[in-house]
Amino acid sequence: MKNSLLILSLSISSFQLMSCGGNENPAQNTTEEKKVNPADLFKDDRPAYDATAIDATAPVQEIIVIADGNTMSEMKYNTTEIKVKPGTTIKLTFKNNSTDASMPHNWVLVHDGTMEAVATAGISMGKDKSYVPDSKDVLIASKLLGPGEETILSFPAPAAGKYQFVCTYPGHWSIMHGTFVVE
Ligand SMILES: [Cu+2]
Repeated sequence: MKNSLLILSLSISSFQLMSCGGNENPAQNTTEEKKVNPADLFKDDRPAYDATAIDATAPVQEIIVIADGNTMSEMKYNTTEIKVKPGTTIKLTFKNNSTDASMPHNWVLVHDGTMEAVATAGISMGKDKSYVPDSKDVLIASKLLGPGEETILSFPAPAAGKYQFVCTYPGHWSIMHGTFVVE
């Protein structure tokens, strides 16, 4: 009886020792560090942008963008780079100068490096949504313009930096795009 009690007591002691050792196991700590806070999955570090937050006292910068060409190989915007000043209101006139009904275009301002993803996501949105996806990558978008149509977009210049503009009509993004720089 005494012997078995001693063995039991020894067993408990060694179990406790093992437990202590286990808590200091570096492998276990590594596992804890890898835990992801669910809130971080939806974190977006880009500055918030509200295209409707126009400051009536801000200077207005007028820009004209024209889409031209009557075939897939001719189609293009008349510019590949637009530069604007921070703190201004952009008044952008977008005109579709094509005469061919198969050449509708839009003008979509997106975060740098996202034009392909935005255009690809836009395909399933259909004509009713002008092929523009509901995405945080989109800062502002014109509606889809048929031949001869034009529209005006007014929006505050986004934070200083580089952006892209693109036509999200299916098949157009790789040809119809440019850089939008705020500096
Ligand atoms: Cu287009």
